[in-house]
Amino acid sequence: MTSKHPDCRGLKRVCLRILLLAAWVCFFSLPKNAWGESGAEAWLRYAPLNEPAAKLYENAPAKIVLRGDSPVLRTAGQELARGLEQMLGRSFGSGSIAQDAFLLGKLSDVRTLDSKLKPPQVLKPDGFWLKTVRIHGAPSVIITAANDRGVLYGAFALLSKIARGESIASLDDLQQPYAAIRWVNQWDNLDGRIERGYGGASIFFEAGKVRSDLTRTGQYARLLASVGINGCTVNNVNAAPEVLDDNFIPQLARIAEALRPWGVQLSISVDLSSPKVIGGLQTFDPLDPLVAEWWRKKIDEIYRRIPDFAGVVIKADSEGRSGPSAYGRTHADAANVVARALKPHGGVVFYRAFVYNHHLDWHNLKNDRAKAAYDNFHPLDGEFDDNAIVQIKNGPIDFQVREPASPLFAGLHRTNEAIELQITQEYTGQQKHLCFLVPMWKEALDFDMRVGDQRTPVKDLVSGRVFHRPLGGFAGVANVGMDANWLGSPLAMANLYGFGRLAWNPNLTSEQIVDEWTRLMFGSDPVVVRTINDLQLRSWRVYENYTGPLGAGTLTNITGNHYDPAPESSENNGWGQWHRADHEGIGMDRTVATGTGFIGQYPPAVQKIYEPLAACPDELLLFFHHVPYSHVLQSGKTVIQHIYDSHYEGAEQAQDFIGEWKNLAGHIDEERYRDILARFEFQAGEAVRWRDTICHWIYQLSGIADQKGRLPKASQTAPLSNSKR
Ligand code: GCV
Repeated sequence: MTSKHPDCRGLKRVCLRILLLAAWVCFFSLPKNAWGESGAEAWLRYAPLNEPAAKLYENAPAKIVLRGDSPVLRTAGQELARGLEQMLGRSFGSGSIAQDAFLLGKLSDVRTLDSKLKPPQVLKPDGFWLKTVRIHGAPSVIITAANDRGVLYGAFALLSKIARGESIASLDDLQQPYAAIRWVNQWDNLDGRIERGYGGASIFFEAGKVRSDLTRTGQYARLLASVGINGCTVNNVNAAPEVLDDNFIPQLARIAEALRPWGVQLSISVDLSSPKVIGGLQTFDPLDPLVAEWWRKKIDEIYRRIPDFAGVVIKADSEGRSGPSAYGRTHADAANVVARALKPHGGVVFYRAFVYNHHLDWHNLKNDRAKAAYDNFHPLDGEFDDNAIVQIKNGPIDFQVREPASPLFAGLHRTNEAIELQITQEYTGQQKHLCFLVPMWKEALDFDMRVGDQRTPVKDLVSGRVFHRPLGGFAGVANVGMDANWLGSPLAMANLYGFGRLAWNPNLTSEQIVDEWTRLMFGSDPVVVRTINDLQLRSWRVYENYTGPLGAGTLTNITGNHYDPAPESSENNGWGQWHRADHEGIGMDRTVATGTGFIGQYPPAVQKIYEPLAACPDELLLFFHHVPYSHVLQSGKTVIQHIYDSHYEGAEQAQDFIGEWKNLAGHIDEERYRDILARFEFQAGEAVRWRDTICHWIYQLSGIADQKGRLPKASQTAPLSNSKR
């Protein structure tokens, strides 16, 4: 029988219809959150609570009442309704009667209901207060703040508590942001590609234009708002001047519209040469009045279209970008000409301290890229306008797996500063390897710079607390893309979450942050929480173990993909990511006594930790000192044996991740279980590749074999004969 038979064709059509109908019914009867397991909803899944958990909220107010009206307040109300309904499985009506309600509004509007309502502290912008009260005798939950954005943050905080099973029966929780500036930077190019992006194409741009469909932008803004991020720089710091073209600004306004309901303000990166390249001027000299006028008009035009525009980010005189040096001007001159154009509108300039010469003479042992940021910016302290912020990478090189905190944080007393952290894992496994960066960021933020011999942790310097600066804060290079799960890997999203949480409150511990994240992403099954928290918390050190221990850097391919092991690529070039490994020893001598003098950029108390070889912590030894392979560490091991051991241990630990993950079979959804398992299997193989490449290389250089005799066959060849490279 063939399908050409008319009856058979009819039957097939009927069958097909039944199948389609069945598929349709199945799809729409899936639990509401099931599609979210792709990772698209990230930590905002609002998975339905099981019965015992839901019981905790059976007396929760029945409706949502907004006091006041604004797009952000409406978003807060809608988000609260969405989250409560999904998690608790019942609907929450709206209304105007304040009893038995979740009451959302600015403090001034909420107090009209009860003038005695008084938060325990004065609420700062974006801070919020969650309070269970009785209004006219009936219980209500108040979500209030000084501004509407704070109310939105409060709504997210309340939803997070419910998703993690915290009681809301007697709330009295006031939270304030640690700093006013909590931004993400995206390194998106206008053609839709993302520099160092590992999660797909740009959510903002394609083919030289802003995307026509900005749905993902709105969804991203929702994620950002949920962790208190209030600014988003949408294009690469290697900025295309065209972003300031007259016909591009209306397109940017569309992005701003998508961000606005979530209280996220748009910012862009600009190229300093724009007045010349797209403005038709003969110059971009920041001290030329015509250039100042050009910036003023351009910024005025932006504000006409985007009244809540946040400001701009500038990368200049770095990695081939144009800058003020072209006219013998300073970075302060360059920052201020743009800052003055922004000032009347309340906008700010982030001027990046990532300025260095990438054509350094590597033969000269006194040269040191690590010194560049301080050398360039410390002499300009006090010369930047009040709405300019110097944006400083956490370490003095470039987001390596282990670096000391940049001494520049302690070197600016009369200048606003912000710390730049990298969420996208450029040098830390590119989201193919698990590497939870919060513990690393915490080390930088908690590092005590001992300015004036006082306790001055980096977090207090960048937030402006130490020197009473008007502005300061946090910038995270995020680089999310069109991939359903944003960063290309579900577990990597803990870094985006963690950045937001630390920017909000750097006093949270890594354990607290990961615990919140795991519960929101995977639920509160104790096996799941224990396993995922443990994997995340160990992952940075494991990655460090099999890539670049003792502060030598990642030993990755620095002239290529920044991913593969390629220790030789660091040397013999001007990029300055040197480890100075040769036949006799390894490490950069950055001491004041015999080396580059970099250590002298730190306050005296910190110098005392790093300058003496005996005091320097093992984990940063090769960052600060050049030592023979036989040098004995504080741990009692020689440097060479530590290198072997740590690579073997790291590769084993990566292998263990697979077994640990397998404990979760049947505890989480199959989709994420399998996806993440495959990633761990891949990582374990890559860790072995790293181990073998580095151990082989170091054996060939040093000629000293592993005491435990573990070197792979290929490396049991004769060591390299050259004594110096
Ligand atoms: C956007 C590193 C990265 C570059 C990046 C640069 C920067 O060098 O590899 O891709 O450029 O940092 O932070 O400006």
